[in-house]
Amino acid sequence: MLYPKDTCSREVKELSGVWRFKADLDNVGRQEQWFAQPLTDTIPMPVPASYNDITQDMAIRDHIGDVWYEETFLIPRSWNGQRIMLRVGSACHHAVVWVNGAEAGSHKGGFLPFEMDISHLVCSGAENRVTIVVNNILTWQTLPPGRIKTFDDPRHPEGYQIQEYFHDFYNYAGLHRPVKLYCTPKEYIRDTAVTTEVEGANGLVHYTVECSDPEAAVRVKLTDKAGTVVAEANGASGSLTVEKAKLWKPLAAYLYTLHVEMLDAEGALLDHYPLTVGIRTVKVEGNRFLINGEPFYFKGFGKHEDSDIKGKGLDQAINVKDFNLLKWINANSFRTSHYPYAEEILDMADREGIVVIGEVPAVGFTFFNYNEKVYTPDKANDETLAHHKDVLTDMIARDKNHPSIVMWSLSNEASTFQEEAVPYYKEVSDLARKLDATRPITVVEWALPDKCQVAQMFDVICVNRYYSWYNDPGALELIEHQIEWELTGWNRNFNKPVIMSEYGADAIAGFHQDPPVMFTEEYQCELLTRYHNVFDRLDFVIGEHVWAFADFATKQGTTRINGNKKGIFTRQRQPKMAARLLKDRWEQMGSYP
Ligand code: BDP
Repeated sequence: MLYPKDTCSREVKELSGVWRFKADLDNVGRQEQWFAQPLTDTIPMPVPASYNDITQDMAIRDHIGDVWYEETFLIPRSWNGQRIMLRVGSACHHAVVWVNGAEAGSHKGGFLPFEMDISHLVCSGAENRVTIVVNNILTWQTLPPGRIKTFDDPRHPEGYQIQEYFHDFYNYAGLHRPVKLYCTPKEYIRDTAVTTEVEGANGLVHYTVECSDPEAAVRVKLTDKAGTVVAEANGASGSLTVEKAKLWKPLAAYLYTLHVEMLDAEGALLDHYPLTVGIRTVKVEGNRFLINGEPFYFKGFGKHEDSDIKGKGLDQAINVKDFNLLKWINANSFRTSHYPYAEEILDMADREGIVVIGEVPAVGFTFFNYNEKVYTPDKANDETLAHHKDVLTDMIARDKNHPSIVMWSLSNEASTFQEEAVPYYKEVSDLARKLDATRPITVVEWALPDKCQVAQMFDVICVNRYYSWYNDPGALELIEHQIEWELTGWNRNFNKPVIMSEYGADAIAGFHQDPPVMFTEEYQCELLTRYHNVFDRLDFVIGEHVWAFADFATKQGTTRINGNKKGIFTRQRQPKMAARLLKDRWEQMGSYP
C-alpha cells in the first residue's frame, strides 16, 4: 500500500483536525445505526490522538467498547472522474467506516493503515460525511491479546467488567494516525517494491511495479539528491545499476528517489509515484550483523509511541525531538516495540540514518511462568495465528521499502517454551521469509535459553531480561554473574549473535540515594553499567537496547507509579542521570566496539 503523496497525477487532502466525537458508553450505536444521520450530542476530539486523556471524564478514558468519530469534507471539482480514496493511518483497535451513511470499509488491528475506494459514495460539490466507529476490545484473537473479565461476586456490582491485557503499555484507543483523502487517476500504480544489492562500487536496485492494468507500460527513473537521473528502465520489473552508488549507512543516510511512471498506449503519463530508496545490504554472518558488509552494533532503545495528552496519537514535534535525543545520546537504532510505528516515523528514520527493528503487535502472549500455557485452543489458537499472519503480511507490505528497517521482530516475550509454540512460529517465520527474503528475522525472548523451543528458526537472538529488578530485586552484585551465564547459554545453544533487546530499571526522576536503591536514578545507572561490563566481554553480543527510551503510560497497578519509569528520558523527554552515562559510553564505543 503506497503512502499518499501529492504528485503531478495525485492529490492529498488531510482530514486531520478537530472531529465530532461521541463515546458509546452503552455500546448501542451500531444497533441504533448512528452512522445513518449526523451524530448528536458530540464533543470535540482531535485527530490524530488517543481520546483517553483528552477529556476530564474518567468514564470516557476507561470506556470498554465503541466510540464514534465524525467529520465532513468537500471533494474538489478537479477530482471529478478520479479514483477517490479514504485512508485511515490507524484506528486502535478495530473500525468500521461509513461515508454519507453507507458502509465503506472495516478493519481489524490497531497499528496499520487501511484504505477504501469511496468514489461511488461521495458527492462532488456537496458536503460529505465520514463516520468511523472505533472499538478498543482485546481478545485472545487480537494482537495484542486481552480478555474481558466479568466479575461474579457480591463485592462487585452485577455485570461489572474490566478489559484485561498482558502487555505493559496503556490500551490507548482512537484514531491515532492521520486520516487522509487522496485521488489517483482511474488507472493507477497500485504498489512498488524495491530491494537493493551492492556490487563493488555499484548499487543494484531491483524493482517491481504493480499497476491496476497489468498490461500498462511502466517507466522508472532513479534520481539522486540533486534530482539528476542516475539510472532508468522500462518495464514493470527490472534492475537498475547505479554507478559509484552512495550507500544508505547508519547515521549517514543517502536517499535516492525512484520515479515510477505508468504510461498509456501512446506513451502519455497516466500516474506518477516517487518512492524513496536507500541502497544498502543487510546480512547475518556468524556472530556478526552486517550492514553494507560492515559489522553493526545496535546502540539504542526499545521505544513507544507515547506522550502526554495525545497518548499514542502521531505528534511530529515529539517525533523530531525523539530523533534529536537519539542522536544526542549517540544511539544508532531502536525497536518499534511493540507494534509497527507510524510511517512518518519510519520516513524520519530513513532520512536520519537511524536503524530500526520493526515489530508486529504480538506482545502479551505469556503469563511469565513456565506452567501456564497461552498457545491452547481457548487462547492463542488457529484464529490468532491467522490474524498474526495477516498483520505480519500487512506490516511487511507497508514497510518493505524502508532502508532503515533491517530486521523484523515477529513477537515480544511470547511463551516460546511451549511445544505448541513450535508449529505456530514455524508458520509465522516461514511466512516472513517468503514475504521478505532480504531481511533477517527474530523473536524477542523472555524464556531462558534451555527452555526456548523456537530460536533455531531465527537469525538473531533478542533477549529481554531484568536481573536485579524483577529477578533478585536490589541485588546489583548478581547482575554480571547472571547475565553472563544467560547470554553465554543463548550463544552456546543456538550459535547465533545476541542483542540485549531490553534491560533496565525504573527510576523516578529526582529520586536519589547512594549507595543506590531501587527507583533512584543512581540505581538505574549502576544497573546499566553492570550489564555493559558483561556485553563488553562477550564477542557475540551485537547490540544493547535499553528499556526504555522514555517513561510511558501503562494500566494502573501496584508496580506502576503513574506509568513505567524505566525511561532514560522522562515522558516529557528530559534526561535522567543515566542519559549522560549512555551518551558517554556510546560515544566512546564508536560504530563497533
Ligand atoms: C518487558 C516488556 C516491556 C515492559 C518491560 C517492563 O517487553 O513491554 O514494559 O518488560 O516490565 O517484559 O518494564
